[in-house]
Amino acid sequence: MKRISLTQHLIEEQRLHNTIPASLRLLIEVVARACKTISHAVGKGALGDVLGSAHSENVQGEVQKKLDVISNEILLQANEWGGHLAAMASEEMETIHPIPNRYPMGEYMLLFDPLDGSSNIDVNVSIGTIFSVLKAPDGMVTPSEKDFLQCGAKQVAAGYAVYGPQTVLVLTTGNGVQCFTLDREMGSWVMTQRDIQIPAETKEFAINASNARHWHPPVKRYIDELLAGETGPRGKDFNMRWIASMVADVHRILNRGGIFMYPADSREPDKAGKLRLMYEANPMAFIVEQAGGAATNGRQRIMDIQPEKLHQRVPVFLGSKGEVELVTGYHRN
Ligand code: AHM
Ligand code: MG
Repeated sequence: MKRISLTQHLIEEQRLHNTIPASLRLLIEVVARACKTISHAVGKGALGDVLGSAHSENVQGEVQKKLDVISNEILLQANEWGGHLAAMASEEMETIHPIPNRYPMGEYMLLFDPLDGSSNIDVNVSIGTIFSVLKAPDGMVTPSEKDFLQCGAKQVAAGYAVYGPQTVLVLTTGNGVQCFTLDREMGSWVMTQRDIQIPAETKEFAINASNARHWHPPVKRYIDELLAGETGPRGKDFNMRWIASMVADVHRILNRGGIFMYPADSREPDKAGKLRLMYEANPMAFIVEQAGGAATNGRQRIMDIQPEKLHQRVPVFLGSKGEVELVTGYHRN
């Protein structure tokens, strides 16, 4: 494959589809650069004194790891000064982060989970960054949380980085999904996959099975049928994978097919699952749909959900279209 850099791809994409104006290109390049810096910190591990707890809690009541805090800082600092953003929001911050007065204000809003898969940080398992880009509403003067509450269908770009054996960046701006691999020696992102399509046929599923006793009947039914294997209603054996880093599970599904689930369950009826709508589910749903897959909350398309709160949680079923439709159908029955 001819070596195509992220910059070249973004410029060509703009020429072809007119979907990446210069300020959006700057935004994506700045986020990608921040991901490089995070990747470097992740790669240092104990040598960089970045492992372990930060001894603080985020708004969700989760204990923050040092790398959660470091990655959040890296993304904030990288994105403040360019003039492309009006505000940012993050899993690690209770309220939105407006652009400081000393910098010009741009037309985009950036949301991120700076380090997804926090429980895997200290054990050297793949982790990542997830981001979503929205347009600031027309006429917005002072950004507030309410300006962020747009459904996922309004996203203009979304992506994730995986810090694994390789560092990769997966990106969509609404014209398919491309993957870039970080060339560590050159410090550049090089396109390694174009127009990724999720295989429709699959024999793999991903769910945290330790929660099985709490699952609602439609999820239980669906998983029981997968587990029944060749002699069950599906007539084939399924394999299970659970990395506990959504980025890594989604990356596998993008390449090999499968379904990823984090359902709501009976433990806390008011808590709609674990994952957050605006900076985890929406960007992943955008990518998965652009790759020919589907993403629902069990009843409706994730990207059609009107957010009510910045840190709102949502049940997630995403991946190969047929599987997502099947389990969604079980919920509707
Ligand atoms: P995080 O953003 O705090 O890392 O939490 C999200 C992660 C997902 O990456 C992953 O799919 C899930 O939580 C794992 O949950 P569990 O600990 O139940 O396996
Ligand atoms: Mg996360």
